[in-house]
Amino acid sequence: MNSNHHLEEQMYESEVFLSYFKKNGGVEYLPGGIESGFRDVTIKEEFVVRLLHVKGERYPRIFPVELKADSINEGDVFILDNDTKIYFWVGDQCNVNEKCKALEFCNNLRKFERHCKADILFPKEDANVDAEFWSHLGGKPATINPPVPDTDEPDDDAKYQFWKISDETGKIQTTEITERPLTVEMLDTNDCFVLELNKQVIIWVGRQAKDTEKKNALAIGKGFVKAHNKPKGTRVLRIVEKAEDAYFKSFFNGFYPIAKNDFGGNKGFANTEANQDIGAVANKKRQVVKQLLNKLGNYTVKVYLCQDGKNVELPEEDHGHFYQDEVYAVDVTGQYHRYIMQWFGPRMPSDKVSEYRDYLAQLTNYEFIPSEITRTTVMQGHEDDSFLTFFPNGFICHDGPYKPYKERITEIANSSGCMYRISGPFEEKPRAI
Ligand SMILES: [Ca+2]
Repeated sequence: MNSNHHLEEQMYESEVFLSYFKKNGGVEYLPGGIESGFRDVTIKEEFVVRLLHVKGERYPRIFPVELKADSINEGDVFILDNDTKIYFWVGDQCNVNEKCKALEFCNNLRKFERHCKADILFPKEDANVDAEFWSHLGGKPATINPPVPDTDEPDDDAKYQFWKISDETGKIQTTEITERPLTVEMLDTNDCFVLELNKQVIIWVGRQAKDTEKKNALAIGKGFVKAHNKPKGTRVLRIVEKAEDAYFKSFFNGFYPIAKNDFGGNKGFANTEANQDIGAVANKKRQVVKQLLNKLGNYTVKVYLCQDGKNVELPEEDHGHFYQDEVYAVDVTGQYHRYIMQWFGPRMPSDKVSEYRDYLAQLTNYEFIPSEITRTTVMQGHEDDSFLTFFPNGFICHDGPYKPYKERITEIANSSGCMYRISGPFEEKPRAI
């Protein structure tokens, strides 16, 4: 029998070598070695079940929490990772960004780290799965904790900081990067960075970083633990560029290629203002939207599916999800003005547009007073900032005919990939999941 032997030097491991450890969150240096005769080193072989909390209004992040029922609340999404079974628990009042972030993470975990040998399971949709899920957390409580607003100051476990490391002056220096969201472009191949969590310090090492930086990465991490008074038991992990695990990636936008919409309609969306000063354009647009919101005063948003001659009102969880085969009416009723927009998916033949105007007329009982009501048409791919403003949790364009949100999210989780984009107003980066 043939066998191959490779020597891998610490801090200079090859990508192949590192790829074997992605599952456990990268290469981790444990105390011990020659001095301890390897006696004190516990090699991780058993998979350690973990519970992850997905929380955040606009840029949800994922943090490990204690494996107990009390960690769960109805306002967020939780992922119980048990290697071949990934449980996706959705709080009744979580927001759409949390759901999308959690799904992105689960899909990538399943695909790239478990090599598709894991199932994503939905406890809330199956009593047996539900029982399994809670059994890991010490049993299902009589009442599940209520939501904590996503705007509240996060607790220590949900805080993170991001630092750039350099030794340009011959002395190791750290500079905090406070810009959010974190993006993959921030990870410069020539440098090292530290992602600091409450009980974990992750050092990312660029492939072109200086040898001294590579060598010192672990010492830097240990120095961090000391200098920042990290709690006892804080783990120091090192991750090399291109060998990042799904968890590390979850903190950064842009690690996964943005899925493209191949319907032609949104091509203009990407190109028109791409070369302009985006900041200035965005400011101007903010002013326009502000004027519109002033004009409306306090307002309520209703979304209707224009189908079979009727406007069918959609539940709030469907707001922001638009299907390419459909036509929708978005009815924003303000104190001082009413603003009705009709959204057309790209599959709608242009000769049908006038026919669909009747749906809008129905909404106002065929009365139309221009000083009180504004009516507009929005074509897929041409959604402007005022339109997107009414979907604070994101605007997501799905392929095909309308499906209730729950059905669609199950479908996405069970498939190997999905094709839609999320947009926000003012040129915020669309993200794909
Ligand atoms: Ca939440």
